[in-house]
Amino acid sequence: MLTKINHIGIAVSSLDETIPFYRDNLRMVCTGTEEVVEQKVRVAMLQIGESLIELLEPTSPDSPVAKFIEKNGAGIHHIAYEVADVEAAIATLVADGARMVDAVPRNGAHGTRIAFIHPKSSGGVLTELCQSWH
Ligand code: CMX
Repeated sequence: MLTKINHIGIAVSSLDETIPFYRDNLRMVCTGTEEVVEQKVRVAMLQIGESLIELLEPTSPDSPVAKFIEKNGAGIHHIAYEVADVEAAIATLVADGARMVDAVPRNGAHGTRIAFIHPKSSGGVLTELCQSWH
């Protein structure tokens, strides 16, 4: 069902202050920034092998990422696994008794279709299913 780690999401207060470390010190390639209005975040994607690091900056005080930073500070926010068919993956997980945040896929960055599993149902790790557009 899962094919690879698509990305690891990291909550940050400021993309502008954080990107230089990843780009200039860790020498990752920044493949672009984008606002995901539906999720109330601005994201920057950095390539690492076949996976990505997704830096997440909240765009509103009621963004889930703003709430996370207020409670925990900046840091790892979620892990996202690639799936070929997000609806089928949701159906399988629901049948297994998982608690979904998104029972229906939402729009993610770069044209992806995503769905979150609630961290209470996945050992305390906010887990995302991610179907790429290609
Ligand atoms: N990782 C692990 N646990 C988390 C978490 C996270 N990222 N965010 C919240 N939690 C935990 C909290 O610590 C809390 O646990 P306790 O009850 O033990 O204290 C519990 O979940 C409830 O947290 P809350 O702060 O009250 O927040 P909400 O219930 O309002 O929302 C969640 C939690 C996961 C449902 C919400 O953050 C959500 O819907 N997340 C999915 C969407 C999202 O995060 N979007 C941003 C990224 C978008 C993208 O990648 O494109």
